[in-house]
Order: sequence, then structure tokens, then C-alpha cells
Amino acid sequence: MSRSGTIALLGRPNAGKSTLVNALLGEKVAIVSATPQTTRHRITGVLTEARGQAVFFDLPGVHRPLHRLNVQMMHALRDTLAEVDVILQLFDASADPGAGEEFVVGLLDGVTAPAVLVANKVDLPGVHARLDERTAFYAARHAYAATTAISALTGERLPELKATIFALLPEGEPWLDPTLTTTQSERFFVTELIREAMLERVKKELPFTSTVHLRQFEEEGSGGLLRIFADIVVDRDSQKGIVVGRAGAMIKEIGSAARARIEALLGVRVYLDLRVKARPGWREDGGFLSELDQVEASWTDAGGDPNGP
Ligand SMILES: Nc1nc2c(ncn2[C@@H]2O[C@H](COP(=O)(O)OP(=O)(O)OP(=O)(O)O)[C@@H](O)[C@H]2O)c(=O)[nH]1
Ligand SMILES: [Mg+2]
Repeated sequence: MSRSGTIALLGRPNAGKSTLVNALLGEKVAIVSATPQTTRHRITGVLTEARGQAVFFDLPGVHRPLHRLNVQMMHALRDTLAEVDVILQLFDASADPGAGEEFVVGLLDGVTAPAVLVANKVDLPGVHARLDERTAFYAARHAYAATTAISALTGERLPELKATIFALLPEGEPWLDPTLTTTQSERFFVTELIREAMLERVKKELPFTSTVHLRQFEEEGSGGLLRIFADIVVDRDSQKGIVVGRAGAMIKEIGSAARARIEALLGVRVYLDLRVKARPGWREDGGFLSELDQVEASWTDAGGDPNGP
């Protein structure tokens, strides 16, 4: 008997949701960083096995929205919770829960899908001694279908978690192509890999106030050169210098790291023209946000070709 369905990843920023989805799939579909709010859009990860198909929706970490961008992120998150078959609620077991975690649990009010409580980062020192107490905080607030403690980083107890997930999915045949691991477009991955290369190198407030805008994406012949023109968009003129770096050293470094990753992912030679632009108030600019969303739309939404740009 085959089981198939959808699973949402719920939790605070930095809990390890994207790391877990990548680990469950054994392939990188979502970028990961030590900076909170790395994930900004719903990322689909598809796991197909003999026992069925699990379609994971990696979501942005739950946070208080201060900008239109973040309001949109939180709306999309609530919509996803209402439509999935199973919810994985992940928390960082190395930290004490507080008001933020209370808010996360509150999102499950009125949601009918079974939720699995997942304590993550048990590889960190001192976690085991506090695990029961921290787990009890959540268990007192919601009736979870199951509870487990894992390390997304080391893979500890992931096979058991997979079994728990499949057991909770409804009976049914796979509905997505079993050879897929994601439904995101190449264009989306390109912008994400550029953003990841930047997040690794620029710290402080910039991660929250910047984005990547793909201006042009054109392939010359099959297997030929892929030409990408993209902007790293910051919120203020004064932030441009941080991304550009001394004599352009930083933007050059971000560009070559991103280019190497894009080449490895797509298996083509890449020419990357990367610039830095200031666009004050972009996080409130509905027109610009929907332009960004067009890149991010997955083919399942658009009804297009999974491999098509
Ligand atoms: N030690 C340890 N670190 C982990 C584990 N899982 C994730 N991390 C680290 O935690 C940080 C955040 O991981 P992400 O997967 O980006 O977290 P996220 O929940 O997707 O974060 P947002 O996208 O911002 O909501 C990264 O530095 C990861 O390497 C784990 O099991 N153990
Ligand atoms: Mg993430």
C-alpha cells in the first residue's frame, strides 16, 4: 500500500527546517545559513520511495512581520498549514522556549492536520539534559501525533522520523513525477544560490534588507553558455559599499562563489554579471515583490515545465 501527501515544516527562524528537508531528501533543495530568515518562500522538496511519496514544504521561519515582504511570507505560511496532510513542528532543542515558540504553537489552533513535534540539534552539548523539560513546554500546549528528537545535521534518528511521517500520510499513489526532488524553477535556484553566497559573506542587518533580482537569464544553444544578469538589491545607498567591498572585492567574491555553485547545479558554463543596486523601501513595494515572485513561482503553480526556466 502506498502513502502520498504533503508535509509542512513549521518553526522559528534558524530551527533547522531547511537543513532537515535537505537531509531527508539527500539533496540540497533549500539554502541554509546561520542567519535567521534565510528561507523567504515556500520550497518544495519531493521524496519518492517504495512506500510512497512525501512532498515537503519548507517554509520561512515564523516571526513578527515588520514589512510587507514578511506579511506576505506569514500569510503564505498560514495557507500552507491549512492545506497539508502533516505538519512537522521543529524547534531548536539547544535553546529555552519563550514567547516566540508560544506563538508558533498558536498557529496550530484550528488546524486539523496531525502535527509531529521534532526537537532538533540534539548533537549540541548539554541538550539531552534539558530535552524532556523543553519538549514538555510544547506538549502542554498542543496534542501532537508524535514527538521525536533528531539532528538534521548529523542525521541522527532521521530514518525513524521518515517512518513516522509516512505512517501519518494518507493512502494514495504518488502524484508528482518520482524522478523530481523539487518543483522550483532553475531561475529560482539561481537567485537563491546568489543569495546564499552573499549571506555567507555579509553579516549584520544586510541579510534582512537585501534580495536578489534576476534581470536576464539566457542560454546560448543547448549545453552552451548560460548568461545571467542579476542585481543584489539593498535598501539604502549606504549599504551598497558593504556588498561591493573594497575595490569591488566583496561582490567579486560573492559572484565567483555563486557562479561555481550554479555551474555545479545546472552542469553548464555560466557567465554571471552581478551588480549592486539600492532600491529604498523595496520590501514594501508590491510591484517589485510580485516581480520577484514571478521568478519564484514553481511550475506546479504555473502549470509549466519543471525544467524550463
Ligand atoms: N548543531 C546543529 N546545527 C544545525 C542543525 N540543523 C541546522 N543547524 C544549523 O542551524 C542554522 C539554521 O539552519 P537552517 O536550516 O537555515 O534553519 P531554518 O529553520 O531553515 O531557518 P529559516 O530559513 O531562517 O527559517 C544553520 O547554521 C544550520 O547549519 C542540527 O541538527 N545541529
Ligand atoms: Mg530555512
